[in-house]
Amino acid sequence: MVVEVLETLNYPAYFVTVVVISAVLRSLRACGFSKRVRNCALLGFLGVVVYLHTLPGEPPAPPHRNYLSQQVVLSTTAVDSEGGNRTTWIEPVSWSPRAFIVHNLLSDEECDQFILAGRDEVKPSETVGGEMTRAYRTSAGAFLLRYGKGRVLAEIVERVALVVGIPVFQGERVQLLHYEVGQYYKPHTDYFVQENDRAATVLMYLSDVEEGGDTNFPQGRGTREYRQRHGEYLSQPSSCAGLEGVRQPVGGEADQGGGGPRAAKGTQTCRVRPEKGSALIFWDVGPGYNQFDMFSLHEGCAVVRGDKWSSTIWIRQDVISPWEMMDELENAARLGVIDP
Ligand SMILES: O=C(O)CCC(=O)C(=O)O
Repeated sequence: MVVEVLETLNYPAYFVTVVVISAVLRSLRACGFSKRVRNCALLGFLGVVVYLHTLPGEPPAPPHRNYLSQQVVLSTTAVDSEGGNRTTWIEPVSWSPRAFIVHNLLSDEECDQFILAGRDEVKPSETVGGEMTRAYRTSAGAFLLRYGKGRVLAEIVERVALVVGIPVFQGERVQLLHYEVGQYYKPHTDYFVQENDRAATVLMYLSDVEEGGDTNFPQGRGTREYRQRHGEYLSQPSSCAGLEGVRQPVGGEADQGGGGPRAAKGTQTCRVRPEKGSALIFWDVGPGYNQFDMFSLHEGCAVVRGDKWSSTIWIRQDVISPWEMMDELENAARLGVIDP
């Protein structure tokens, strides 16, 4: 034990300890204390030194504050429509906002069926504020019942609930979105600052996009791993509006329809490329639910080539309406989507 303690001593401290102990012993002798008393004092000193070294010291410095290993594999057994293996894995995007991608959460087939289930209901989207703010969002969308569109959608909604750890009926109805070339959703946050507010956003990509259509967090900073892995892509110019696209006060440029995609910035380190079957999940609030996360500001960048199908589920802090939940479940049982 003493050897272990001596090994942990740094030598200047060891030297000082020896000098102090011998000085005290010499003073004791000068004061006429007996050898026995001096030996007891020596043992006492050594005991104190050993005890002090068993106390926890300074914690070691972690490699970096937001450390997380590269990826988390959930399953390698899911089989896609072509019979091949599909690996579902989680990729951290950022800790501010708290955002991650679940790759291959949906199979290609599920994405196609999802689009089929709602494409006839899709109409030009409205943001809160209606006509005045239409220039803010030029995509088209529809809200679908979670259990009203057959088993595939119900399974997806339940899968999302499990991944996020929040029950299905704390989620709003599923929004299906379609963006054509030039269409976008400018930077905004999803919370309203109201009771039972939105806590998390799940954005599922139902198609690949030839060019553009990224989701961007203009104030976010990708984790070191994310920036390294996607460095080449992130350094390319994008069609995102970025911070310049943030809503102006009423009467400002954006409210007058001065929208449209802005020039490329090329510096968005927290930009996510749509990938068919993947879900981008991020939190609109901090871990304690008591603070909105301003860094969750995000945008749907303009589609440059091809088109983009995606779906958003906004998750609230609590069940939205027990009545709606009972109606929907009754209806689903009638349709045979769930067992009564
Ligand atoms: O389509 C996107 O990438 C963003 C969609 C979005 O911001 C939303 O639905 O709140």
